[in-house]
Amino acid sequence: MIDITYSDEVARARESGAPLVALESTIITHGMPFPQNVETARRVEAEIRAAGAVPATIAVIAGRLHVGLSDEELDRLARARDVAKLSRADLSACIATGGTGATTVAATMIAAHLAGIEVFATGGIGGVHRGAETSFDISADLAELATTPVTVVAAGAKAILDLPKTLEVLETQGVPVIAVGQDEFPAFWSRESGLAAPLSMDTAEQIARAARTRRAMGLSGGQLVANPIPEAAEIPRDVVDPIIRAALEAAEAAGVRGKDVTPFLLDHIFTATEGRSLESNIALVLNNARLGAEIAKALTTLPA
Ligand code: PSU
Ligand code: MN
Repeated sequence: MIDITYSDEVARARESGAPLVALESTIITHGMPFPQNVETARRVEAEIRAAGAVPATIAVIAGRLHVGLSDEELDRLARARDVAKLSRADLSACIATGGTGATTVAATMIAAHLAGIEVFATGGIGGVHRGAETSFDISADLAELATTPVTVVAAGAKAILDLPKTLEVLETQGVPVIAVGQDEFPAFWSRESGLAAPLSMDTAEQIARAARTRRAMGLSGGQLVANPIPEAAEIPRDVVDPIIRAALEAAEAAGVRGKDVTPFLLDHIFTATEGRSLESNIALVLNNARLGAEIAKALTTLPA
């Protein structure tokens, strides 16, 4: 087994069996600008603690897989430029060569599972990009959800992606997609996408039971919990849609490819909305952190 560096807080939680919630670091290094990225990361961790669980932010630092970061490590990561973005394909290479990198949803799921953490909260997942029928650009997050038994809480996926195709791939891969408290699949900044969610549940307890039932049946993979953004933080679709279109055109014009696509689009949208998208993003991540903590707590009440 690979050596994992645990923060003191996470090590104590593992010993006592306290509920743990994993958090990714690509959202910090590639998903939000400094200093809002580190402020948000701290607020998300505080929200999880306030809800009675323990946060475990995951990253690779100087070749070591960290589960739980100190305040200083978090700050350094948030300020750093040119930090590698690590998905399933990059994680082991980064560790083997002594590198430093931030983990995507896929890589965070892998690390969380190695650390025995069953729940992970974030903002949005990667998915099938628009034009994937020619570019083949499909995030490794989707295959990871089909493989690794971690429940991922997100606010759905951004409309920078092709949402119908993303749902199709998740269905093909056998990933349960569970909308929370509504029948529609939420679309990140908006509670609605116009697409029905395959599954819907109302409580953290139900979601925890669903995870354990999958495990009891020997089914591989996790589940995607699609938690709608709080109403007060929503951005209407007619405001976001033209900005997304402009971001996609800019990416096309700049010839952006591969793993640079998602960060490029996110950065473009943050700049174009002058912080409004960032405010919404922060609100939905906090909301997901709260639900993640509730699910983690519910899991501790169920038989293993
Ligand atoms: N979508 C967002 N915010 C993010 C990401 C996606 O709304 O921060 C990040 C996540 O880390 C996700 C990754 O796992 O981008 C997906 O990148 P790619 O499409 O290259 O797999
Ligand atoms: Mn991609």
